[in-house]
Amino acid sequence: MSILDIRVLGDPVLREETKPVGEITDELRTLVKNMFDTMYLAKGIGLAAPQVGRTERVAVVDVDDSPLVIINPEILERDSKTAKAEEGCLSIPDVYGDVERPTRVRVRALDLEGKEFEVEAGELLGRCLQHEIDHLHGKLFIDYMSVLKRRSAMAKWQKEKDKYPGFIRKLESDPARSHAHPDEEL
Ligand code: K1U
Ligand code: ZN
Repeated sequence: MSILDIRVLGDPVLREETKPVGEITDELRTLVKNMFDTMYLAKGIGLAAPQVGRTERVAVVDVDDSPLVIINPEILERDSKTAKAEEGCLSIPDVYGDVERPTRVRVRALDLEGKEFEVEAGELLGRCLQHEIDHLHGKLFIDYMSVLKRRSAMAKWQKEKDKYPGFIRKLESDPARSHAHPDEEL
């Protein structure tokens, strides 16, 4: 199991446009596996490649124990109805805010076999798909907040950001080990 470092707000990679995946390689399969491991350890429901410093157009999501890999995803349809709900982001830890988004989306993507599929989703999965696809285009949930709410979210982030030198969030892969003496066998 490889746990990847998560890039946090301020790292330019989070604002880059990703590159479409041309070929499904073993390297991509390993990246996807590591992204799932990292997302589960961070207790997230989604993770996009830029969040781990990569520029491939790929993200993973898992809402309600249904893991999904989306490669080169495209939103084909958005419901005209919108809803507001609170979001967080593994790249902006401890900052939350309401985001208004279409209630349902229809997404087309490739799976890890390179096969095209479509998923239509609302509720948390629909929101998570939109959040991850935004990451693949350099967009973050704070971009949707009103000036005032964004200002207060950024004030909170100013207090948090020094915990992440070099814009890197390191996850503890085995919490039991963090309290163990280096010579101690676990
Ligand atoms: O991409 C990410 O930063 C992951 C992010 C995805 C997300 C959260 C909330 C709404 C839409 C998309 C997270 O998983 S942050 C963790 C979190 O807020 C959460 C975890 C479990 C259930 C609900 C939210
Ligand atoms: Zn995010």
